[in-house]
Amino acid sequence: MNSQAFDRLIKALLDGDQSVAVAEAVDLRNAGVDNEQIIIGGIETAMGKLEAKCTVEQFNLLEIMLAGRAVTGVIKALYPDGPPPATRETVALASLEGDVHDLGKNIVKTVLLAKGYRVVDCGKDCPLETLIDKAEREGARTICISGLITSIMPLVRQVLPMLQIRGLTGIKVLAGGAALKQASANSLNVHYVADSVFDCVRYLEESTGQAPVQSQ
Ligand code: B12
Repeated sequence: MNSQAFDRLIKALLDGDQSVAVAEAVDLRNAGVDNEQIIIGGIETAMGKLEAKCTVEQFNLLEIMLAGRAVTGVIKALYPDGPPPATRETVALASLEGDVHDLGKNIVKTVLLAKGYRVVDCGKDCPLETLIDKAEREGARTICISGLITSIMPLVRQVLPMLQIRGLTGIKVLAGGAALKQASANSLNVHYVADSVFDCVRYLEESTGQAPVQSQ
């Protein structure tokens, strides 16, 4: 039953049909499927299938934007209550300059907020200096970089050296997103490359010794 329900969710997302996608995601939730499975098995799978529509030869902006809108609707439905008061560390989050993809970044923000983290969202296409300035000003203990295009990898490698120059050696740097998660932490010069936002939360909980939050 679940595999057919996932297929229907994926189809609705690819069709850009927000209301059907939301209804399918809510049905999955009601059937006991957790948000992690819906995001990874549903949303990420659907967006992976959109890949063919994103090439220079076959770029269909409208279809991709409608699918993106459906993704945003599903995420709102999966996290309907809004974030609880922040009780955990501050995380600064961005897609770096040259990368305008922000659907994944926005999912990371929603999930981290739901888990009680304070998130400073520095947006997409964010210059490295701006990210580091905000991380310092807001007292972030972690910087999360979302990367969907491989051309931003050289910029990612500069984050730790720039933090060192600024004397901000206590800040951890995490990378994620479709392009960055295919690289190793070593090659990106970051502390950790997370496979998903849920993997990132587990890493943060383990590295700070905090008890896991079960709810979402
Ligand atoms: C939607 C999309 C777009 C939309 C973006 C809309 C938006 N608001 O984000 C639009 C149409 C704008 C777009 C534009 C372009 N795109 Co595009 N796009 C995609 C597509 C189809 C889906 C991306 C997506 O949203 N995925 C869904 C999200 C939910 O997944 P995700 O980001 O991986 O996030 C999940 C996890 O990875 C994790 N996560 C994400 N970030 C982080 C960070 C941390 C720290 C952690 C812990 C976790 C984490 O959490 C999320 C939930 O689990 C992909 C194909 C693909 N397979 O990814 C191409 C793709 C990324 N795009 C691509 C390209 C080439 C482009 C363009 C250059 C196209 C062009 N010809 O102009 C432009 C401009 C790019 C630029 N300068 O930034 C290529 C990149 C190739 C590469 N490896 O470099 C891809 C892979 C398609 C392809 N194969 O050609 N794109």
